[in-house]
Amino acid sequence: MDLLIKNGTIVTAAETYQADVAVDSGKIAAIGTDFDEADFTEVVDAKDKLVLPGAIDGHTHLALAFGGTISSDDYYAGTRSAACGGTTTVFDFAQQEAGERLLDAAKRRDAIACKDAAVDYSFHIGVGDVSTEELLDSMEEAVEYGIPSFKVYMVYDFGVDDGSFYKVLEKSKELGALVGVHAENKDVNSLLVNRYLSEGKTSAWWHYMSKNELVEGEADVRAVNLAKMAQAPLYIVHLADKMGMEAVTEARKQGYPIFAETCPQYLHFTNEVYKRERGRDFVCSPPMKNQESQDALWDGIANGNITTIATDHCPFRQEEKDWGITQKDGSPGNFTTIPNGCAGVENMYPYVLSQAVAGRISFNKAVELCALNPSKLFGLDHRKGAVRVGLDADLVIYDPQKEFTITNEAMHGDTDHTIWEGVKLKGYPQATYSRGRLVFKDGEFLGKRGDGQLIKCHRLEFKGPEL
Ligand code: DUC
Ligand code: ZN
Ligand code: ZN
Ligand code: ZN
Repeated sequence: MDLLIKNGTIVTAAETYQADVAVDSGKIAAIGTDFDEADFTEVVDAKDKLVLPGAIDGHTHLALAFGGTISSDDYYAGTRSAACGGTTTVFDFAQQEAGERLLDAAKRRDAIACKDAAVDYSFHIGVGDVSTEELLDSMEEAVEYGIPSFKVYMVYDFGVDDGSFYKVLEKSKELGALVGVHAENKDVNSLLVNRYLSEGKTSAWWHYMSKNELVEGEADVRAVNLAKMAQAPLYIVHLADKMGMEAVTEARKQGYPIFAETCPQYLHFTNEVYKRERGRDFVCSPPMKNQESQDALWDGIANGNITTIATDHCPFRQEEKDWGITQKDGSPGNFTTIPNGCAGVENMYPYVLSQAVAGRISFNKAVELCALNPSKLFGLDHRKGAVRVGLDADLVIYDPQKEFTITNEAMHGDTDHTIWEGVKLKGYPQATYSRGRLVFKDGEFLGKRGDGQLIKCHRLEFKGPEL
């Protein structure tokens, strides 16, 4: 066999126990305690370390055209960065163009991703145009192909109205698919943007104000109600506010299959960051919210109403963030001329696990949120999400003692700054394996461009809030 990881403590969402992991041909071949080392090409000692499933980041935007530029991590840089933070699968977005069949949107993105990705990946298909029956029906061929996950935006010019959202929800229920939603109230957001700009309020703080707790919360509540009406499951991405958390919690209590994702940036930072000198570096949508909302998200994690953590990784360089001061053409900028998004794919698993080291959550919970739940929710639990015989050998050896201070210098993406600069973590990944191949060790990326594969996901069926 190829590899034995011995003496480690295995952590899954359900269990913590001491055992050795045998890997062969990219799969977890056996888990036990009495292997003969002579049977293995390589033996790795994981004494005093945890052996975890690789994380699945359900939300990244690699090479995304946005705000007059392209997010600075392409599929290679983004997946390289992911690997170095213990994330072995990323879900990116394939946004449909007007009139385009949905599977074609995914294939168009995959043509770029397959050459570059260093770890495995899949897509959520962003639905923008369901103006004809044929386009709506084209969801089916995507599901059959192995992409049963869609996303709609309630904001942005490529967003959809409530009627189209409802149609997509109904169709998803019929097909065994899941719809994710970016929920913010578009009309109120535009109104507030125009008001603040006319009053000369241009700084990053006003980005937050125009997308405040209630602007997001109203849309979260509406999205939950649309899903209830359509009797369809729903996944709210990057949930960041208390009102939305309450709506999700209530719907789940009533038995609805409503799921929420939040992101490390909402758990760690508050709207105070927009008062910083470089507050524009933190401009992302939705923006960081107040302390009350952050507390509600942590409560949601504790009581099981947050189902996943993902990053919304979408980095831009500082010179692009500076378009909020002076635009590309030299004219004065404002908060609407800052490309939206921040880097995070390398920070998610280390950050969430460090919260387990600190005792805020359990290691099992960290694994559940970052690996097991996304694998079940998106239909790839036949491949990923646990340390289990037969699954891909996507494994992380984690050192709970290592002290690590996040710096952009130490990150492996292509961005020139990080909002996480200076944040201190206790515990850090020591090594990452992607299908049995060592892709990260002791701070160094060891993977290869193009080694990542598109993972086909199975149909989804959710009867209630349990996965
Ligand atoms: N939010 C971001 O911050 N960036 C890209 C897309 C999005 O919805
Ligand atoms: Zn979004
Ligand atoms: Zn996003
Ligand atoms: Zn499954």
